[in-house]
Amino acid sequence: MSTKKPLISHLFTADPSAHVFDGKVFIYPSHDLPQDMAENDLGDQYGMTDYHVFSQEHPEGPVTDHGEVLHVKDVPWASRQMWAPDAAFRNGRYYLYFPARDKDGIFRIGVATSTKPQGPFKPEPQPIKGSFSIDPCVFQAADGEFYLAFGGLWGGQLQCWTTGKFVKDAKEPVDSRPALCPKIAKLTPDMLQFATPPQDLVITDASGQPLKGSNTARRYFEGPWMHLYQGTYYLSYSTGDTHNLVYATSKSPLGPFTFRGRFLPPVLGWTTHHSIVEHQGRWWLYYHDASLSGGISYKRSVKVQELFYEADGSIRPMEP
Ligand code: FUB
Repeated sequence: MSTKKPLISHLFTADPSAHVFDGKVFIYPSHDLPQDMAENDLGDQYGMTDYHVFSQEHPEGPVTDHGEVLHVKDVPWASRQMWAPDAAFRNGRYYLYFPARDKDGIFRIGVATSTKPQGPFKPEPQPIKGSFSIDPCVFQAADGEFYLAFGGLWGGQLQCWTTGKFVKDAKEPVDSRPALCPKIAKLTPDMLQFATPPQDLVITDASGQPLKGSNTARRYFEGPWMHLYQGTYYLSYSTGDTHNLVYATSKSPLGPFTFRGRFLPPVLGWTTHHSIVEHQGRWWLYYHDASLSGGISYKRSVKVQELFYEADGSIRPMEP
């Protein structure tokens, strides 16, 4: 039986990135905090300052809070807004990837390392060179290489980078022009830098045409997650202002990805953000909603439910 109650109720948590390390599920979420600020489209109300790591023996079991593992005051380059993180394991070390605004207010992606999955994590002194925007998702492709997918519209500043330089008030296309894409870069063997310049993860419709900017029910907004199932790469993400969790598939981690459908309709609260993980042969969707706070969009709670595939590899749609 899946639980739809919040997994964590002593803190507000969001944006859960779940991974199986040493047979246990480790959850790397954002840590939502109370704010005095009015809500706006740039997400100033998401003023998070630290991360906690959580673990479970099983997705249906109790959760252990391993405490604060990284605080913005310990990240030399960062000023505020520690948004959705992700984590990876390679060659005996754990890597925590996290976005934050730098001292100029521009989102960058940083890395912090640990010898344990539950941290604490020690940040690198500088963000990843050439990084920008938010919502890092790190994954290992079938060839053994690690990649970082990332990007988020509006407050996440993805639309500010279309010229290659930061343009503060830039807007994304909302007409028949192709929608903006999430980005992907291969990581260096030490996991600390981009080995390749970020490139577009193109998402097309069934006829191979890139999704249009006007197609807000399907186009990419934020929160990319990549997983491999039966030799196919699944790129799932949030459509942002239309609040869907949707997915697209490809035979290559670099795409192009073909849009497949929605697997989670809008949850209570503005944002929707997730991860998909396999544990002991069963698949699980970790996501958040704002039910515990009665719908306050910046006081969210992580949840989990089992995910099923149909025989053709499509993800069976779920209800939050
Ligand atoms: O939690 C802050 C931001 O809200 C995340 O980075 C986005 O994905 C959205 O969930």
